[in-house]
Amino acid sequence: MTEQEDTLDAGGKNFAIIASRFNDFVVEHLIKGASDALLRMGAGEDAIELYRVPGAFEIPGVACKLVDGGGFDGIICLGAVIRGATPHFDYVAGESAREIARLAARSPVPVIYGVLTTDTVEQALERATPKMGNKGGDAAMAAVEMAGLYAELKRNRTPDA
Ligand code: INI
Repeated sequence: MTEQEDTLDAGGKNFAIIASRFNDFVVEHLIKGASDALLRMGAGEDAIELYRVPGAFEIPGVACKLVDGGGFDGIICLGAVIRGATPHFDYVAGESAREIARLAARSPVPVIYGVLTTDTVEQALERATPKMGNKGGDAAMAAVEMAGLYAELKRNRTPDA
């Protein structure tokens, strides 16, 4: 059995972060967690581009355009859908997750799902603040790991010239 080595090296790779403005008091923490983690793993400041969208529902559309445009080794989707008292939650959370998953499965570069879906504001903040663990940082680590794996898979499948 052979196993691919997993390294968390973001050096020389380009990443896009797509972040929703809705619930920005949560999402700003996710953006910070993700960008700090990318820098820690060796990404250059200029290698991280941030795209803002109104809400989680708009994330897949932009992710799709970035995948088609090329130039990124990984795309990190960040948002916070908080249930509150409206059935809107199920549509926004469900459609956003479904469309990001659909894109991720066909994209040549990893598309990472870092959208919080919680019942309360407190639960969202617990998952976004540095003290309690930051899901933005987790999403960045997943992006770097997957970017390395995709590059490895591409190398293994490209016949020697
Ligand atoms: N967008 C979010 O990112 N989080 C939410 O909690 C949310 N809620 O609850 O409504 C939300 N709605 C906006 C939605 O994402 C779209 O921006 C809007 O429907 C316009 O298409």
